[in-house]
Amino acid sequence: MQTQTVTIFRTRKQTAPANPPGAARRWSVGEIAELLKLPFADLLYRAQQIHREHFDPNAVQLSTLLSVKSGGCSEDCGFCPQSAFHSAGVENQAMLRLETVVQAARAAQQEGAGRFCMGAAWREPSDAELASVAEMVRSVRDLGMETCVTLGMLREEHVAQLRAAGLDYYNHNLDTAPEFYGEIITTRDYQDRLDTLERVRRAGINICSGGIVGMGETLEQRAGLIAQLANLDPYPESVPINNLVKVEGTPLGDAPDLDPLDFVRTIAVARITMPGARVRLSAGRQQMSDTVQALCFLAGANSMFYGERLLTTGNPDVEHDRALLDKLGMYPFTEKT
Ligand code: SAM
Ligand code: DTB
Ligand code: SF4
Repeated sequence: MQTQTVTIFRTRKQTAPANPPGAARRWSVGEIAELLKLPFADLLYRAQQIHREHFDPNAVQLSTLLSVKSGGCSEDCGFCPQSAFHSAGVENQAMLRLETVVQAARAAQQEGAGRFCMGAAWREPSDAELASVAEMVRSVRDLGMETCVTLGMLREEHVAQLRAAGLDYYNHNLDTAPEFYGEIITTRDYQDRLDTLERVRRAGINICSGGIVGMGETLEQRAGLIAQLANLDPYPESVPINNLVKVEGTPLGDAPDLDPLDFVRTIAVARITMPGARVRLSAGRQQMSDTVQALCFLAGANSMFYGERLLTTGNPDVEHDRALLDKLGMYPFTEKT
């Protein structure tokens, strides 16, 4: 048997698998619901087989998040502590200075992150805000990191400016199934999200789009979210699967817990339906045991948020994550050359 020496946090470079020709395959919600209902061992076996056909199963992509503008958002997303409609105790914070952002990115890089993701609590950026973020993208890129931003809805010219700044990924989540969306968000439509994703795709920027589970959705609605993502043509390069972080003061602050095995199932089905995507084990890891996280990796997750904070809530500390990856014989990789 071949043995592998694990050099933790020496990030390796790998070539991204292109979305396979099968990317244009359409999935029905019913087919995905059937996958979610498979016997657990059958589902994980299938996901693991597909994972191994497309990726090194021991390599994990690490993204560090920074909230560059927090709180006071004009959207009413029921899960979000940053919405001005809720009282979750998040202080409104003006946009961070460029130097502060670059310092945080450099620190994340030194800790072993390959991608730096900057988030802003906006419905959509103004021209001036977009110009400032584009500067941040240029500077982080100059460090040799992959860049990702999540700023809300984008107009055509804003997409072009981000492209010119060299942005690698735009994060814009569909969050849930179209049928459940109106119960969670009323200040925008599902189609608004799809329109922004289409503009980003047309500009040639990689798409990072996923959703949140554990918001009280049914299994069919969870299948509906995965179907929407998998049927994007091509499907997103990165797919963050968030487990709801229940924040007091938000409408979903006391939502019932999702069975952790149903979270693992969602990861497995994302892997099966989007075989060449980086499936990210995202928000909610701090509330998750190492065992459940290990099952997520077995189910095909090959990316995670790394660093002690998400945007406004906590994430496992880096020592804990290094020890976890070490225990599992996993190591970070980046596609940046
Ligand atoms: N305002 C922009 C937008 O909504 O696209 C960007 C920032 S927003 C905070 C980015 C994503 O964070 C949301 O789409 C949602 O998926 C995720 N998110 C926010 N609050 C969350 C929570 N409590 N638990 C899990 N994910 C959450
Ligand atoms: C994503 O899918 N999850 C991240 C990132 N993309 C921007 C955000 C999670 C936010 C969790 C709640 C918070 O920390 O405010
Ligand atoms: Fe605003 Fe984004 Fe939070 Fe919705 S998820 S309230 S758009 S910051």
